[in-house]
This record gives sequence, C-alpha cells and structure tokens, in this order.
Amino acid sequence: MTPLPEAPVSIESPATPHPDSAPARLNGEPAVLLTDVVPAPTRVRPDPAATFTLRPDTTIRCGRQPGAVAVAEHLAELLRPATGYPLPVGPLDGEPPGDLRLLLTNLPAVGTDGYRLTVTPTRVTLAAPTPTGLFHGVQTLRQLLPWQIESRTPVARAWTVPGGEITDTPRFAYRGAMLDVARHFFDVPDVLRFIDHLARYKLNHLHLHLTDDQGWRIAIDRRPALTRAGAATQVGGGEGGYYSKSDYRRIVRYAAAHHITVVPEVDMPGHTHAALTAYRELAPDDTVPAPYTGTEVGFSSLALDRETTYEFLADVLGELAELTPGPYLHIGGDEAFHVPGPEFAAFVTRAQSLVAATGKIPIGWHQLAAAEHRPGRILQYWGTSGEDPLLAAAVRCGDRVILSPADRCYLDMKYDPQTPIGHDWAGTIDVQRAYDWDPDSHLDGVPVGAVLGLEMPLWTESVTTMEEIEFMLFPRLPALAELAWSPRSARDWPALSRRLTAQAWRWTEAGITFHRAPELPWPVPAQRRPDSDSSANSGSATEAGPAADPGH
Ligand code: TNX
Repeated sequence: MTPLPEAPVSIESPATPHPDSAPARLNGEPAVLLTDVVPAPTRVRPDPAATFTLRPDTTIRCGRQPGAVAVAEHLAELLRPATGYPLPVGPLDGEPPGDLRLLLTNLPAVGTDGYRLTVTPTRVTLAAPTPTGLFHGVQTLRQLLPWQIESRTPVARAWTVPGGEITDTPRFAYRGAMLDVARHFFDVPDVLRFIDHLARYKLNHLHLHLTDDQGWRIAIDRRPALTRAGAATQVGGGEGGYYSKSDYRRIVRYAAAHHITVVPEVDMPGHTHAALTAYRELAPDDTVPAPYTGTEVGFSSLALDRETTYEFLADVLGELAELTPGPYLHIGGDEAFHVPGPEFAAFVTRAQSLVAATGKIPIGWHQLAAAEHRPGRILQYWGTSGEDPLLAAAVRCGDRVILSPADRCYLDMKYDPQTPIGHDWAGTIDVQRAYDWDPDSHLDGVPVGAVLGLEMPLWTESVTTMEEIEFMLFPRLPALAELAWSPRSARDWPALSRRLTAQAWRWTEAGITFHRAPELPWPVPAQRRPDSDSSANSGSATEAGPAADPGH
C-alpha cells in the first residue's frame, strides 16, 4: 500500500484564538467530528474507532442512473483539486476497499430528499432514494473531510473521514435564499457563486428579485425596451445590467445541477418604476419618468385600469415561464402604497390568473393575502409582528406560507449598529437572533402544516460586491439553513456556535468573506486576514476571504 502523506504539523501560522475557544481547537488543526456538520443532521452515530482514509486510487462508484452519475461527478470535482487524486467515477461492480459508493436505493426512513452516510475503515457508502438525497449527502461528506479539502491546489495530507453513520432528512421542503439583482446588478458568475453557497448548506430554492424601481434585469423578447431603457442604471447611478435569456438559462442550469430550483420574481404592481421608464403606456399618468437611482420604496405603480398593462404582464410572465423549469413564478405584491385596497386586490387576482395561465404556481409577498385564494398559492411572510390576520385567513383557505420574518431572516439587516452596510428597519440581527426562534409557532394562526419552509432574502440597496454579499450571508445563512433543515429538537445555540466557527476554516480556505461575529468563539488564525481588525466590526466588509488570501 502506498504510504500516506504526513499531515502538516500545523496550519499556516500559530493561531491567536478567541479566549473562549475550545481547547481542542487551539493548537494546530481542528479534528473533524461526525457531529460537526451544518446543518445538524437528523441522527448521528459516531464510531470513534473507525476512520476512513481516501487513497490515491480511490474510485467513486455508483449505478448507471444519470442522476447518480452526475452527483458522483460533482463529488469528484469537489475532491480532486485539494487531494490531487484522480478519483475516477466507476460502476458499482468490483468494489475493492477504499472506495466511495453512491447508491440510489429505496430508503423510506429519509423521505425523498434525505440520505444515509455510513463510514467504515474500508469504505464510505452514501445511500439515498433520489439524486437530490445523494447530493445532500455529498455536501455532508465534504464537511467531514479536513478543511483543506477547500483548497484549489493539491495539499499533501491524510484525507480522513470520521467513522459512524448519519441518517438525515430535511425538516422543511422549501429552503431558500433571495438575491436582489435589481437594486444592484450582479453578473452571472456572482449568481453562480451564490448558488454554491446555498448548495453547501442544503438550501434548495434560489429566489431572484429580477425587477424593481431601479432596474429591470431580465430580457423579454416582446418587450425589448425593458432591458434597453429599464436596465441602464441601479442604486447610486451605476451602469446596471441585465441577464440575456441565455444568461438566465445558464443560471437555471447551474442551479439545477446543484439541486436548486430558481424562483424568478417580477414585482408588481409597485416596485415597477424601471418598467415605466421603458413603456409609457404602463405609467398611470402616461408619461415616461426619469430613471430612479435612490432607495425609497412604495412610490411606483403600474396603470391598473388599462388593458395594455395586462397584455404586458401576459408577455412578461409567459416568457419567464418558458425560461423557468421550476413550478413557481413570484409576483411580488409588496409596498404598493399608492394603490387603494380594492384595486390592489382586483389587480392581484388578475395577475394570479395570468400566472396560472402559464402553468405555474403563484408566489407573492404576504400582501397577496388581500386577493382571492388560488389553489397552490404560496405567500411569503416578511413582517416582524408574528401576526397577520389576513394571512391567517388565507391559510385557512389553503394557502401555504414561506417564512421570511424580516427581524430574523433578512440578510440585509445589520448584525449590530456598527455593521458598515445594510439596513436596520427591522432591527439588527446578530447570528443568535437569526437562529434562536421557532418556525413552527412563529406566526399566529398559521399551523406548522401550512409552513412550506424558510427563505432568507438579501436586499441589495447597500450591497455592491460579492464580498459584501458574503459578509452579510456568513455566518447567518448557515445558521438559518440549520433552522430550515434540521429537526426542531436539534436547535442548540451553544452547539451551533461551535460548529459554525469550525466552518470558518473552510470559508477561509475557499476564499469566502465572513463576519467575525463577536458572539462566536472563532478559532481561525487572525493572520490569515491581513485587512482585519481584531475588533469584530472593524468597518471592513472583507474580514476574511478573497481579499485576505488572493492565492485561492
Ligand atoms: C422591504 S421586504 C422591501 C424591499 C426592500 C427591503 C429592504 C419587501 C417585500 N420589500 O423593497 O428592499 O424592505 O430591507
């Protein structure tokens, strides 16, 4: 047998850990435990006597089903750069020791999206009833390898996986995050990187807020001025931008390969100023306004009493439905402050019918509750009071709810008053506040059976770069992903804070910017972050990550 390379004696440089760090994590690298995974799996049975070690000749084996082969290839691509091993994907026959096996198999205990991972000294077996379950298991396996697995170049060390068995199944079917590409435009590579972050933590929906007062970001062939005039700027007056249809298809394909469904949003009847700059007949006063680059909300509306508006919406929703393989179209519906209640309800009822005519299911912000129920309709709650009688009534009619309470889930809220970017209208949200609440009982009159899941929106009025996106996401996104995925009984703030800080080694190695939230016991050596300030909220949005370590 080829001798395994020695593990390096220590990481880059001596740690200067937070005084509260667990002793086991102070010197050298942290040993990965089966219980370290974020989000916490449903059931973990460690076998401390068993450790699996990847070998230079390890093969990733799976059945012939294309979905399984695609997940096996994904796993190989994750592991090849750091290990430097070839890790071919091969068939299940033979199965010498040392291999990783991916099995598509009936496993009623884990539902459709769950998996079972079994690690013995001779092999790793990942079993799931669907490719999606296998994909989730791969994300777990990735976290069980040493943190250097995130390196883009080969690292000479032993690639161990702690022994035992994990059986895992999601708590909620809908686990999402939203990116506002209207206030500031983010190009395709940024969106793909955002998708990577969702996939890592087993989120399965990407909501793209494609249109708002400041910009229209998706090409619609029958309405070319939307992207000619409507996409030319953004908050603060930058150049804006938009996705061509092929850009959008690329995003959808990449998301699908990561078992993520894209939920496109065209916000209406408010938040439509950019569309009015493109088509005069959409404007209530029939005049083309100047582009808007500020951050006020609630001032715009489509003309609700003209048929041209509904023809426009049919064109837009029709083309968007054609581009979108997922079942949903999001029609916004928030903050239409200048539209009287009855007109708003009548408008939404028509807009919902236009969505249904495309074969899709309407989702909207919870203000849609004012309009008629439609079979399958989903309302996204973004309030802060935990009660909304109209929403509760809609739920009694059969609507389901995605929870995005702004005072828990809004990733654009500041962590604390010193956070250099973000909002505070829903308060500040530190990591514990994001995590320590119960989706089952959050909304009065909305039983847990009506809660489809959780979504974490990132509005981008003040967020302008990928580093800033990541700074607002990490570590809150993984914490919220745990609420969405892990069983209710697993919620344990001290345990999560330890597991989150262990993730920071991976984020650093992967070049992901994160916020060194002061309430967490960070073990990552500060030296890896030359531009960081030892006080957690230094005013820099690049406390770690690409800027800190451009070599990755
Ligand atoms: C409210 S939340 C909005 C957005 C803003 C956000 C800023 C919601 C449905 N509408 O238009 O960007 O606050 O936090």
